[in-house]
Amino acid sequence: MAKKKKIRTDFRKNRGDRPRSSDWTRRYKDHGFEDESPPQVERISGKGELVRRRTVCGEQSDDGETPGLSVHLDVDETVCRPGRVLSVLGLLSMVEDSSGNVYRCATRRLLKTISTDQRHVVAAGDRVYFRPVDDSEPKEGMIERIEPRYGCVCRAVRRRQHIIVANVDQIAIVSSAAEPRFKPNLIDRLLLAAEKGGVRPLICINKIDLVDPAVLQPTVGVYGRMGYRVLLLSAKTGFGVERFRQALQGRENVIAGQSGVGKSSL
Ligand SMILES: Nc1nc2c(ncn2[C@@H]2O[C@H](COP(=O)(O)OP(=O)(O)OP(=O)(O)O)[C@@H](O)[C@H]2O)c(=O)[nH]1
Ligand SMILES: [Mg+2]
Repeated sequence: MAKKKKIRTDFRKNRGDRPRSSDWTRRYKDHGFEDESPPQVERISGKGELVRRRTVCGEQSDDGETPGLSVHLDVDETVCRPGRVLSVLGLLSMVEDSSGNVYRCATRRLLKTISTDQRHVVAAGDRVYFRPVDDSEPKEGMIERIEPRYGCVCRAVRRRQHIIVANVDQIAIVSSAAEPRFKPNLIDRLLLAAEKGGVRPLICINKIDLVDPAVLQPTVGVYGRMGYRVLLLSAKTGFGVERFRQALQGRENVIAGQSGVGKSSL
């Protein structure tokens, strides 16, 4: 980024104590108001939904379409390195750099306090800039910036966006013909998530060795007419596995599906 630019941005409400405690009734019952009442130091009006604003160095980057932060912060590219988030475990993210080293990274506080509708700021698959901590073993670092995302699979949690994975091209929606029984409604839910996040869906029906494939033809036909590619597979017999491999080639893929449908086997 050539020139430092300052912008005003919304911040989350300060994460302090609750403005009022929730145990008044219990305290009243315990106390009984016999001699003196409980201390009246509670602040019962807060600033409510009023947001805090601050000035940060960066650019406005919100296109309103892909989920992400509304600002793209400036980072010192002489000390920060690009990396990819492999997984997120609570406050820690595992970030892989270009030479394959994995760093345990925390997230810069500024990123966590910029106002956003995301549930967590960092998601698996994110491309980030992180500052490695010198000579730390295991390798540690601090995530300083998250690059704009494309292709996200999200779900909504209490009006917040939970990004399950970011920056993927294709989602292999794996289901099984039997054991667990075939559930088209799970496929439909993932299809919706894929369409919404701009990820290309690939429907995979595994374990077809357990049923007569003719039973599945009407379903395959329905999805086919909607323009989706459907693969019938069996990890057990190897049927269709080569086609599955080819369909994944050259793309960033995410494999999704209920437990036990055979994702690991495939
Ligand atoms: N008959 C049959 N069984 C299969 C097939 N593919 C997988 N299985 C069996 O299904 C069971 C579950 O397979 P996994 O690959 O562990 O399933 P998963 O989707 O990875 O499950 P989670 O890791 O729990 O999400 C295993 O016992 C596999 O042997 C198949 O094509 N046919
Ligand atoms: Mg598995």
